[in-house]
Amino acid sequence: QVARTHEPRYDVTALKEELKMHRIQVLSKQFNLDSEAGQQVGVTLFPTAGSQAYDRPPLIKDRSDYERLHKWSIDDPAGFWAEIAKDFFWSKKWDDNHHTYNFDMRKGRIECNWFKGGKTNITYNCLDRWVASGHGNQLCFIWEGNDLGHERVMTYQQVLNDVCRVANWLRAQGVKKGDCVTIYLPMICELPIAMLACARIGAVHSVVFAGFSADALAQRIQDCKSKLLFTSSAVNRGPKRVDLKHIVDDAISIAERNGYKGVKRVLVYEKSALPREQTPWVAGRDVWWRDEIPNRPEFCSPEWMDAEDPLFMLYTSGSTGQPKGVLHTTGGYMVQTGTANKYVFDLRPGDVYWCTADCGWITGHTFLTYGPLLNGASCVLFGSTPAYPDPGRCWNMIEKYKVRVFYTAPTLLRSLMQFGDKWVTAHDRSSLRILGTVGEPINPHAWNWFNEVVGEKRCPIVDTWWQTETGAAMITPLPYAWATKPGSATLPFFGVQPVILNDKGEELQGACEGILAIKKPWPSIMRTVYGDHERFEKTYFSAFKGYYFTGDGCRRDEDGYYWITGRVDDVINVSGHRVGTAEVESALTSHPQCAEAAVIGTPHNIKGEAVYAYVTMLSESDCTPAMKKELVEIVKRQIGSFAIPDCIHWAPGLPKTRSGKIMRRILRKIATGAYDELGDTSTLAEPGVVDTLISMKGK
Ligand code: 6R9
Repeated sequence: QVARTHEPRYDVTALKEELKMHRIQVLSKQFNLDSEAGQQVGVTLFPTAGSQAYDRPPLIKDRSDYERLHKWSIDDPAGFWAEIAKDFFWSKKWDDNHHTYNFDMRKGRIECNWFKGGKTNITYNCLDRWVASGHGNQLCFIWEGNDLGHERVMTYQQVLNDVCRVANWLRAQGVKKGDCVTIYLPMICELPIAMLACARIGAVHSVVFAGFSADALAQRIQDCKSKLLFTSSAVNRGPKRVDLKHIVDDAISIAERNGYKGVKRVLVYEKSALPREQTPWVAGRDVWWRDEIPNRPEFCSPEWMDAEDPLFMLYTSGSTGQPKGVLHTTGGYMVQTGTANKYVFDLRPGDVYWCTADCGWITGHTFLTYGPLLNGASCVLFGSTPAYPDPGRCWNMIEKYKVRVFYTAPTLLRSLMQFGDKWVTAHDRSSLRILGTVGEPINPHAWNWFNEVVGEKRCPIVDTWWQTETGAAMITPLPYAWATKPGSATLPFFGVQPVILNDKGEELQGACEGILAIKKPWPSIMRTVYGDHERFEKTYFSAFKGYYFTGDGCRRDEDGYYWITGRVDDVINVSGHRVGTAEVESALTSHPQCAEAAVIGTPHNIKGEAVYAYVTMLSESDCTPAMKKELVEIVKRQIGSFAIPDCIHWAPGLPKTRSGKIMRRILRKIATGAYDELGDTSTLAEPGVVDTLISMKGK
């Protein structure tokens, strides 16, 4: 039993200070939306034909409104963002020359600072601010689990209390500012709560998507030297149970075998999918959430963080080597994430907002946890799969919770489209105002379906392009402000200056196509690869000197709209999840009978891209269906189910240049059967391999 402290919940002097300098008045005015509701406003440019007037004046009225602000943000980034940052609470204001950066490798180390000298805590801005201004009873989370009827709501006050309880528990375990904590939880309210609890005390969270395997989790625990882990006993996903605690135990054993013995505590949330008695247990290390958390004090004073102190890291796949820990810091991430969420979704406090991402990905950090809470939204959290128990699940939830903003991935739309429109039209979608997509290019067919069937042609679609590394949306429509085109992310967000480069690194002008790079830094850019700053510099700043290299190809049209054409590096985008070809290859070649592997992405109707693997075995007699199963298992075990190849193509040899480089271009053509588009094969060391590969297709 932990004694309850009598710490006053709010420091009145601090509150007064806040009222004075942080525009609580403005915030409360924003809450008072009733007076605006129903008012017809004179918006002139509608995003889609037949759209009706919006129910309130959008924050950004039109393209010229946007252009004025965008120009300011580019001409005077420090001034622009300092003005925006005043809408957040800082316990100490930033220095005058807060924004400094170097994007040019020729001038030494890449570095980037925003709001330097300022102090804040993001959870104070996400939670206390709303509670202190009288909105503690507003809904913060609306959760729906795997099974129908599993529902739960939490108010801002309740979430704040739970975050504080967990934060107090973390402190009691000796977790300090700067320590890394790994979170391996399914989509339950406790997942964002655990993230916020870390942020409350300045611990750096590393959320690992609960679909990753034990090997992948082990690697991520080891890399950041986590001493503490959050997980749950198990979780049901659709008709299947996933035993998360088992996976965690395996991961810790693997890490130990690799020499990392640092995990001292595992906090386990009990899910009905697997009751306590049946959950594997390591006494002394494992503890139950229900035993540890509820009796902790419900207030925990926030750790005031320097703007440039780390907030979290998130592992993501690159074109080479192991996944990298993308590190984000406090001030810049907070300001830009809050601002992006506000403008991209025209979000106001109290809006019912649903982002279908899992917190295991960056979208779940920026647009499901931090962004919407910074704006006081009521967030729907969904812990199941979209077609379970039937394909009407999502549309039913939109009707039930009167969802205003629905933000999802093209792959979800494509997977639901195939069941027909009746699942959608059976539900009332009149609450919807704004639709969004993220994660991969959206094909016009899916875009049109989203627009016509889901949004009844009255909701703009914001197709938001961004990355784990960028922290927040970079190229995106602002709803109701300008016309959209199916498949285009349209225009850059405030502070973002995209350029299109040719192979030589020269900026192309006007309508053109090339490689997408960003010219100047923005507040929420990642600051480093955890523990490997050189890799950060090499990956993002060495390809084109003076620019941030995105890894994406892009076209700009006559209207200045941007169209992302897909990755130009060796990263595959499967259902919006990044998979490095090198990671899959390394899993395949870890099989003792496998000599070599080359992995590419091929177009897939639903997933966008699928993993396609060419595999060379040591002996031809190993090329059997049973071996294919073994190889699939190995990928599943080392990475996770989502990275499993859709096709394993036996390759007695691979097409290589004389210097030994695999020509993936040719592999892509063979995979899609485009044999007459193989192009120049004269640089191949052994041109004969092409015919052999074609003859092996489907074997
Ligand atoms: C947010 C997120 C980043 C990669 C990115 C690009 C692709 C994301 C997109 C898109 C076209 C969009 N991508 N959004 N491509 N249109 N609207 O997904 O981050 O997981 O790091 O992936 O996803 O290829 O480079 P992350």
